[in-house]
Amino acid sequence: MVCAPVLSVKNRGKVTAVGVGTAGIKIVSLLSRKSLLIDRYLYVSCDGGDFSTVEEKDTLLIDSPVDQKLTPSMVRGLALGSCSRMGEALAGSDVVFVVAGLGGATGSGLAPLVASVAQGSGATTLGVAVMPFGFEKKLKFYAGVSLRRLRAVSKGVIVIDNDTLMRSSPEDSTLPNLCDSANKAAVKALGSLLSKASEGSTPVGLNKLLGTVLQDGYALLGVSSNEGADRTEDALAGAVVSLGNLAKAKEASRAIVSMDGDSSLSAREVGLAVDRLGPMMDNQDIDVEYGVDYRGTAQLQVSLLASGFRSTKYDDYDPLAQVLGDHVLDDEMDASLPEGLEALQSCD
Ligand SMILES: Nc1nc2c(ncn2[C@@H]2O[C@H](COP(=O)(O)OP(=O)(O)OP(=O)(O)O)[C@@H](O)[C@H]2O)c(=O)[nH]1
Ligand SMILES: [Mg+2]
Repeated sequence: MVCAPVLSVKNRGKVTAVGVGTAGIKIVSLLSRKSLLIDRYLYVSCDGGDFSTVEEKDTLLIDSPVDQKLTPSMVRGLALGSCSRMGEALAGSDVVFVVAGLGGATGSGLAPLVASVAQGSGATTLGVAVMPFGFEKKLKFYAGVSLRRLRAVSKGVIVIDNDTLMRSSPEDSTLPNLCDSANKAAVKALGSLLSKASEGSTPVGLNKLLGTVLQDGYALLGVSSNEGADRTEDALAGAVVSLGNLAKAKEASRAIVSMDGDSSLSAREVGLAVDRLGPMMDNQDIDVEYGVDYRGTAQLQVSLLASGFRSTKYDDYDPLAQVLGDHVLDDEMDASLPEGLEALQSCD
């Protein structure tokens, strides 16, 4: 089903981006340094150390009185008392993006809670879920459950895969370097989808972005970079391959090709990317939109946002949902409290 875009860019109200947990906060704080369609930023975490790069006035700390390893459900239990503060911080927003790396306790636990508060306040709420690296096998279950919950409480979710984002890093990168280059690729991709109209860009615009993500509430984001004579064809092919690792590319019915390069990026290359997408995805009927940002470098990054997939590799992350189908045991988001704090009541 195709949903009409909810807002027109001309008369849109406030757009807020919320970074949740360590990865979400890093990505959103990098986005905040760019000039984008985002008016307001908020950062939520259980770990005060996550706030080192952001302004204190934009932070919401979910404090744990015990020094115990938390689960997503415990994080939610601790956060229930802060829902009204979250609601106040999000008041007046028309569109809210909730960005988190899923798989850890904080992002997996809080992203669906923040999204449900945002959605409850009347904002069109979109999750942006960064899925764990392939080697983080233990995190897949939390990530899968959290993704399902995030989809249930948001209007739509954009999914980015850390394995896709790390492909441009050298093989001998350290883990912090791997995260840094993954963040750079994610910020370029999200930044190019949310860029403002200016001399240096032909922006995608919020309407087209929402039209693609809200079509069926689920969009995958593939990225790839390349330079040299065949950079457009090669980067586009890399982005299609990265989507093909997550779902059947030919099932996509809508896509946005967003190109981030420098002033040498020609109209011919833009046309080539739009024309070549259908054949590369083995789907001539795909509805393609595009955006171009000329403020980058000669290393062209193509970001490919696509929706319409019947299934994705993340369906396997939450085997319980697979077995139960529509009959989910825990429709309501569960919330518990760490040992010793069970007597605490939510004061919300
Ligand atoms: N792209 C990217 N992914 C990251 C980064 N830091 C962590 N991740 C990944 O994001 C997922 C969640 O990790 P964190 O964000 O550290 O977890 P958290 O939400 O803070 O939860 P805690 O377990 O409570 O710390 C994991 O798959 C990490 O590998 C980062 O800077 N960039
Ligand atoms: Mg953390």
